[in-house]
Amino acid sequence: MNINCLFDSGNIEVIDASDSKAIKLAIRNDSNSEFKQWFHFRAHGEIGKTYNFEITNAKECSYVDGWKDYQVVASYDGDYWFRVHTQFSDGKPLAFSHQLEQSTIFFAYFEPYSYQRHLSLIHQAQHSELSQHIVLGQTVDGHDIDLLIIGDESRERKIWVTARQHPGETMAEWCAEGLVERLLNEDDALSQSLLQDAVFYVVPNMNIDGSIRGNLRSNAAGANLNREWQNPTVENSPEVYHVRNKMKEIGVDAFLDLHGDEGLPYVFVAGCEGIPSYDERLKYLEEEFSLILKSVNPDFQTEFGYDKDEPGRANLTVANAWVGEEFKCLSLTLEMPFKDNANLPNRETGWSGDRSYLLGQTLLNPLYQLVKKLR
Ligand code: GEM
Ligand code: ZN
Repeated sequence: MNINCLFDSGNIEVIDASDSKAIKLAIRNDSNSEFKQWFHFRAHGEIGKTYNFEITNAKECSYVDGWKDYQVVASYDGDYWFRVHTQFSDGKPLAFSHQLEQSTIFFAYFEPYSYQRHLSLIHQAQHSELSQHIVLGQTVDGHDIDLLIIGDESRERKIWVTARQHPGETMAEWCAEGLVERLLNEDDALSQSLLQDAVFYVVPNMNIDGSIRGNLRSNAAGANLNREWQNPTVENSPEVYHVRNKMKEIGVDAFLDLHGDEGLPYVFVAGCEGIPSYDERLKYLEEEFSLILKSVNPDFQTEFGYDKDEPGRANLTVANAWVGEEFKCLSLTLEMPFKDNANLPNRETGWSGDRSYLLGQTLLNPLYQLVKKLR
């Protein structure tokens, strides 16, 4: 079997691919970092033959609980991704098998979102009269940091959405695509009504370098961008540095930071209950946001999620905490599963790009209901 990962978001190391019954692989660390969990590679073999794969360093990955009940995603065309039966037990490799229906197949940790698709989303948006494309600066590797401004900048409420600070959380950019495309749909009454009161500032991919490099959590300098919001630097975290500066220039009345979670098989949000300025108004907005989103999208739930921060104990290096404190606004981290939504499982695909896209569209519903109450 021939295995290759020399492409956008590729990550695998081949230890031994000589025995189809035990193809031994390892996941490479993120750039200049100890994080690892994202993998994406292309395998070429004999049609009809079954191949057994072992990711030998799964037990040394960043979120080992992420392998519990996890199923690898696979695709023959890079468009339709399905789950393959996967086994993991403590101390053992992550093991999965597949009988080839075609000679070449892709395997990944989650449905990839390519840089080419990112560029296409930006080009699609700039063709709309509703949207402007701004380059905020460059990443460590020199890629453009793309901001989409959707709506009329004279509108009163400024709503910011960032996605994929953690590059391996590709569901975040699928979700951002759904939100952007609904905003650009001039036949959509809800989004067009919302744009009468608000203008959106959307960064669909906060970590272009890490995405292309096949990182899980880091940028090219090894920084975890979601721990850089208190003191970003143009050298190590230019992505946060430039976005934060633009936020200070424009202001923020609501903020959503889109992520994926390795362990919890649920869609949930984390608020900013631990920031010093948290008050009844922010509590009300967070609770209303969740109630409305639950009512329009049963994929979202509030029973499972992160432990709440104690009062005054929020980590202000985290995006939603820093933004909430700086702008005293509704500020949420949205999490989607790498596994599946345990409440509404899809055996064929698990959680997917499509379900992330649909969730992104429905994020506009609570924002529409709350836009006049944000201040
Ligand atoms: C998380 S968000 C940080 C934890 N937040 C709260 N409120 N407990 C991170 O950056 O570790 C988001 C993610 O990685 O998906
Ligand atoms: Zn994340």
